[in-house]
Parts: sequence; structure tokens; C-alpha cells
Amino acid sequence: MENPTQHLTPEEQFQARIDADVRIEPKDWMPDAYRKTLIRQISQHAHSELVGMLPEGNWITRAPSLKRKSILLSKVQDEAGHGLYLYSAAETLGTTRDQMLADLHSGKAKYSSIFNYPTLSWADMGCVGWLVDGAAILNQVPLCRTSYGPYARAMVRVCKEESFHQRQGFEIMQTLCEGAESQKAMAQEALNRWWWPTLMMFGPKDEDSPNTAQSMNWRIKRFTNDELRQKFVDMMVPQAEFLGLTVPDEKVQWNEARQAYDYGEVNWDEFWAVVKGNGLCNRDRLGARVKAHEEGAWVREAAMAHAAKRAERELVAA
Ligand code: BYC
Repeated sequence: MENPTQHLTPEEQFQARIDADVRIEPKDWMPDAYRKTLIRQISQHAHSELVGMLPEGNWITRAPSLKRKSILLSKVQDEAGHGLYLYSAAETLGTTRDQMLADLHSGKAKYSSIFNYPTLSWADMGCVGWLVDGAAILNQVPLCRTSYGPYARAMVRVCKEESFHQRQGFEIMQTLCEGAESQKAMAQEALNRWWWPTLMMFGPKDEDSPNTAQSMNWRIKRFTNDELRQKFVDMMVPQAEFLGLTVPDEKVQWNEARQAYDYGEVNWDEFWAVVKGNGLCNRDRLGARVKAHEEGAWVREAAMAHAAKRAERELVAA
């Protein structure tokens, strides 16, 4: 019987598989641009997980109780794990971890803008969990259905852990909001600082996003930046109301006709300044990453020597 796709070009066959929701696997043929887009997105995502450990790591020694300290420590460790699943997924596309890290350290590769903001109070740990992880979940649950198999499978586990993270953040906020007036004020002050940067996490407006249309066509992205941002506002405004907090945007209002919240304009100049390396903490964050990498050189060398010795022993035993 004639194969209906046999007269198609490799590009057309590839798109037909994508359109039929067949996962693309590492050994399958794929256009170079698809491979490049995935390496860019997955490695930037991995870098975000690693750099994302820094703002929270700042509070491990200052958490208000032993219980809070151990929860935060576990959360930060989870982020390191997410980075490792993602670097492994990117490696299946033919890049190496050394190359990806070199691109991060040289400033060539990006990581999420959100991690260039400082964490100034304990309530920031609540906001990072509640808002930042909340945004991450909205963005990442659809990535469990992304067209590239290894990325989609890595995201399943990431999302399970992220939902715990989000609940712990909300619980910190709830505890503060049910506490003394000064604690509730601390929660409100943190929300004031984190709200707009969190909206920026979803990326530029669709009309200014060079990658969205192609990534939607390849089903790498399942929703556009603006669609996800709207979902986020619709989810978070009622949660802020439940906490008794006010979202710092006077334009936030329920729109009956759209069945969604209207909201104000993000400060895109600030977004691009942060993306280009001029946010409050960009230099600190990158400096801390490079320092950790350099100071960890002896660990990597020791691990390699240990692995080589073990391989040698196994060879002799065989
Ligand atoms: N920050 O055409 P666009 C986490 C860049 S981890 C910095 O819309 P795309 C967590 C973009 O890269 C959170 N840069 O791009 C971790 C592009 O530049 P290049 C990270 C940004 O890829 C630890 C240019 O702007 N999540 O949540 O179609 C603890 C134009 O943008 C940002 C992921 O990485 C930004 N916010 O869409 C707690 C999820 N936004 O690369 C939490 C996976 C845009 O062309 N990634 N840019 O030079 C994605 O879903 C997509 O890559 C994005 C951007 C929605 C982020």
C-alpha cells in the first residue's frame, strides 16, 4: 500500500508528524531550526533553574524556624534537580553541558528575568513560591505536551515538584496575612515588588515576540506569551483577594464580556533592560554562578577520576 506521506519533503513529513501530535525523539530527523530553538529554550530553562537557586538560597540561613529552613533547603535542591533533567534533555539534541554552561557564563545564553530581582524580606520567599512558581506552573504544564519527547517527559516531574513549591509559597503568604499587622504589611510590600516582574516572566507581548509563531507551529509552545499571562492574572487576582492583599495595578478589573480580568500595561522598557543584563542583580547572579563553577572545578575533576577508576576496575573484572 502506498504511504500517503512518501511524496512529501522531509520538512513536510516532519510537520505532518507534529500536526498529528506524534512526539519527536532524539534520533528522528528534524529541521536545524527546530533543533536550535529547542536547545535555546531548554538550555535557558535549565539555566533559570540554576540561577533561580540564588535568590532563595539567600534565605536558607535566615528562615524563621527550623521547619521553614528545611522546607526551603529541599525546594532549592529540587531546583538543582530540575536543571539537571533539563540539561540532560538538551544534550539529546547534540549540545554538551560544558557548552551550555559556557554560554551562560559568558552572558550569551539567557535565563529568566525574574531572578535578577533581590529577595529582601522573608515574605519574598512566599511571593517567589506563590507567584513565581505559580507562573512557572502555568508556563510549564503545557510543556508536558511539547512536541519534543525528552523535554516533555522532563517537564512531567518538574511540574509535580513545582506544584508543591507553589503551595508552600502560598502557605507562607497565608501565615503572614493571618499574623500581626506588620507581617501582613510585609506580605503586601513583597507582592507590590514581585507582581510586575512575575508578569514579565511570560516573555514579550505576542506582537513583539520573534519566536512565538514558529514555536506554536512546531508545538514547542502550546500557548502564546499573552495567553499564559492572562491565565496567570485570572488565577492570581482571586487568590490575592482571598489573602486580603491588593494587586498593585489599578487597572485590574473583572471584564464580564471577556470573562477575564483586564489589567495594566507591563513596563516593557524595564523588562528589556533586565533581559539585556541591566537589572538590579544581573551582575551579582552571573558572578555567583561563575564563582561556584570555578570553585567546583576540583569536584568535577575528582568525580571524573573516580568514574575513570571505576570503569578501569570493571574492565579488569570483566
Ligand atoms: N526572561 O520570542 P520570545 C522557574 C527572551 S524557571 C529572560 O517570546 P520564546 C523557576 C527570549 O529568550 C522559569 N528572557 O521567546 C526556577 C528571546 O530571546 P532569545 C523559566 C526572556 O522562547 C527556579 C526573547 O526574549 N521558564 O520558573 O518563544 C525557581 C524574545 O522572546 C524572557 C522557562 O524557561 C524572560 N522572562 O518565549 C522557581 C520556560 N522572556 O532566546 C521557578 C520555558 C523572553 O531569542 N521557556 N525572553 O535570545 C519558555 O516557555 C519560553 O522560552 C519563554 C519565552 C516563554 C520564556
